[in-house]
Amino acid sequence: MKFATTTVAALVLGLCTAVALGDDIAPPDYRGQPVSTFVHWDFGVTGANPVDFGFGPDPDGLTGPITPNTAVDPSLQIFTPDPQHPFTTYLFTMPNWIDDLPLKKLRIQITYTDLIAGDGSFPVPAIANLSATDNGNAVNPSGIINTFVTTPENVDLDTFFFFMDWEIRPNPDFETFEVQVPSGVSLDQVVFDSISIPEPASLALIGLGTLVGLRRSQRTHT
Ligand SMILES: [Ca+2]
Ligand SMILES: [Ca+2]
Ligand SMILES: [Ca+2]
Repeated sequence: MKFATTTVAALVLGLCTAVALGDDIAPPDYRGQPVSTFVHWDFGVTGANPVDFGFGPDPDGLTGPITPNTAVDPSLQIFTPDPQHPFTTYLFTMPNWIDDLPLKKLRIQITYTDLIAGDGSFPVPAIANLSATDNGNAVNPSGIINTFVTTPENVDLDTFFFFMDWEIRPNPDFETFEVQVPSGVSLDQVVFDSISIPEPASLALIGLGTLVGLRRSQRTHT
């Protein structure tokens, strides 16, 4: 696949201003690349709408089969605690790209404040119930894999940061997930990134090349 590199450079420059905003501490290296998506919520500014949202460049133009999913807006619903759910639930919806690339990578960064300092208790928000929809069908949970998670680290005295990475197969058109916030904690910022990856096709090509090389060398030896 050939990407429009001039468009990429322009978009990366555009996103540099967004990177400086708030607690976007560990942006993934694929931010701003073709077929990527970026959404940033800052609850110190607004609880209702993201402070930043954008799609990366479209690699095959308006008429190609790879299309940003403009039918789904990044959105948030907040549910107060109940006996079955003793935490405040932030339910996020993240739009994505409609494409047949096999793999989606996803990163979620969380910044939160421990509201009761010095009590020896360190409650942590949980990222839960990540689900994905591809071509109108729910992606089988076995295709949604958490590949990495960091231990919460201090941003300042009572503010903490962590992030989680996922891989999703097949590559969904949008995702939803919850951030479950226990009492004694306020959610400060949530940053999502995703990208569609043609990785397995490239790997298959490399494998084929190796095989051809091997056969050639065997032939020269016999
Ligand atoms: Ca396109
Ligand atoms: Ca505490
Ligand atoms: Ca897809």
